[in-house]
Amino acid sequence: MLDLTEPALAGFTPWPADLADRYRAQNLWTGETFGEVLAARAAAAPDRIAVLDTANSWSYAELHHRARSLAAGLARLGITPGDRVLVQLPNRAEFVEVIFALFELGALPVFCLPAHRAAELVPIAEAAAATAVITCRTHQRFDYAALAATVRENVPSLRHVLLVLDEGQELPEGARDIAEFRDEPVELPGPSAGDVAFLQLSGGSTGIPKLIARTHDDYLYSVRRSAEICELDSDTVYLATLPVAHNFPMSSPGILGALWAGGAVAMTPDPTPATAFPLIERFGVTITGLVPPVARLWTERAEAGDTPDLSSLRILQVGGARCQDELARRIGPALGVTLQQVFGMAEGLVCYTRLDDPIDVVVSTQGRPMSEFDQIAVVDDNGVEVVPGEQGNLITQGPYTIRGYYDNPEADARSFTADGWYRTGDIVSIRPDGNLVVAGRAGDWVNRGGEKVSAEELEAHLLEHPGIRDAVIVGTPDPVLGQRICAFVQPADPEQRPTLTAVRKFVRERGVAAWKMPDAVVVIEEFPETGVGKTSRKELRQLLTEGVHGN
Ligand code: OOB
Repeated sequence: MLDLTEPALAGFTPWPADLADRYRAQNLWTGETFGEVLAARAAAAPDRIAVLDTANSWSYAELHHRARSLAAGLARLGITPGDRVLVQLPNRAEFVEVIFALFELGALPVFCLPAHRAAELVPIAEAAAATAVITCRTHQRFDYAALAATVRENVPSLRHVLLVLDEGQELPEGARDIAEFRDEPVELPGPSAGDVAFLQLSGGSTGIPKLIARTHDDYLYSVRRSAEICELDSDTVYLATLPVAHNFPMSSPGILGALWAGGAVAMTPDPTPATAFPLIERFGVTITGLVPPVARLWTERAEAGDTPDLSSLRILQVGGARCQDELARRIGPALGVTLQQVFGMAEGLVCYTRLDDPIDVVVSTQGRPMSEFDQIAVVDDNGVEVVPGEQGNLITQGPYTIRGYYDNPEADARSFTADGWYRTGDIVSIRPDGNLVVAGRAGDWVNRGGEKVSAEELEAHLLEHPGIRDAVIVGTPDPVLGQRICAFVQPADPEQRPTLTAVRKFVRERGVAAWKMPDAVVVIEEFPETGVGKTSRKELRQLLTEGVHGN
């Protein structure tokens, strides 16, 4: 029966009742929970493979049993419906077991990235008032158990540290082994579809972390629609290449889309071609999603030839940051795949290029909203809609876009309009064919004495330079202009370092306005990254303040 009671979690901003009613009436929100979806798939095809990693291969029946069993154990430990539980795990099978156990119980995973450290996790745990953390002992030589212990020392609400242990790993004092909590399954009341299913983290946040509460109803709708657009079915093998807790590999269509379609989820512990390519061959991977820097690595590796057999791979998605047209053009031919651009955000809205779109759309745009019920508008800084086709600020609302952050009225005041539209912070234009072109983030503009330069736009020019492999533009403080333009460039050949004069000449010769010329060029071997593999502009700016100077 449809449950129409309001979600109970304090701090969650529900959709207005009339809209929620409409989404239910139109069967966008179907009233199912993630636990129910897994139960249905396990009943329909118990022996089909659900999850694969280098150590495990679990059928749907097995995954379902494991989730119910761990849910029973966590309930015995004292974790109750509505509790928030930090989950910080690398890409491995147990991630799926843990989150479905929490879904089953009605406790809320808080999706942390393996790259997070105490400076991020403590404020996240505080903001979520988390009661437990589930992590691993070590991964890539980092001691996650020690990190979890530090978080517990600093966050009074946090009582339990639970670890996924590998063979032979010792349990540190004060932590518990999740294997102790794989109990006999019991009947649990479970959550309702209108309840919050988990807390996701917002991309870039400073100060109090912005937590994103998503319900079973709204998130399942986005998963289902994503799976339809990507034509997933029971033969799908989705490889989680990016950190799986991130919204893109989680649900666009990600691991949840693959499970929704009755397909399989495969995990790679790291995204490098050396690790991921053999796993594509071994698991028969059909689809995966990458951020542009990783897509560049894969493309270059494939162009060099002599790779494992990648012929099972049909769809390669690129998203999370702007994929330059130059790279987009190379991906399909190099890897023998259909490229799909994905422009999304943990707050909701996800845009896709469609699998049958003309190549111009796939290479030059970031696609269009996945749902006909998504509303988007492009507005100027006063909130007035711009002339169609012009660049402006993207705002959105719809059946899977949040109406406010979790318990954070200050962030809401900045990020939502009075009538509930989410201000994405992205500068886009909408083409006549309805596809969006992302020009950058409102913050990724360098304001050089009043002249605004889109970092993305200038990067695209630099990428056309034969001596430049990758480029990132950041604005740096300037006493006269306000900001000046600094170009961090990764040379194609480390012996041939592009100079400022050469770069300026090259950009000028491309017919670019003089005020867009870089003021400094810094040659850098590797770009610092955020936890999910996007280039970190923040750290690049930091490098400059630490005295790395351009020429
Ligand atoms: C995804 O989600 P978040 O929450 O980590 O970051 C969202 C922001 C967007 O507002 C936009 O600024 C940027 O990341 N972004 C892109 C992009 N995809 C995301 N900018 C340009 N081109 C793209 N294709 O990153 C995310 C969530 C779901 C699916 C895909 C990505």
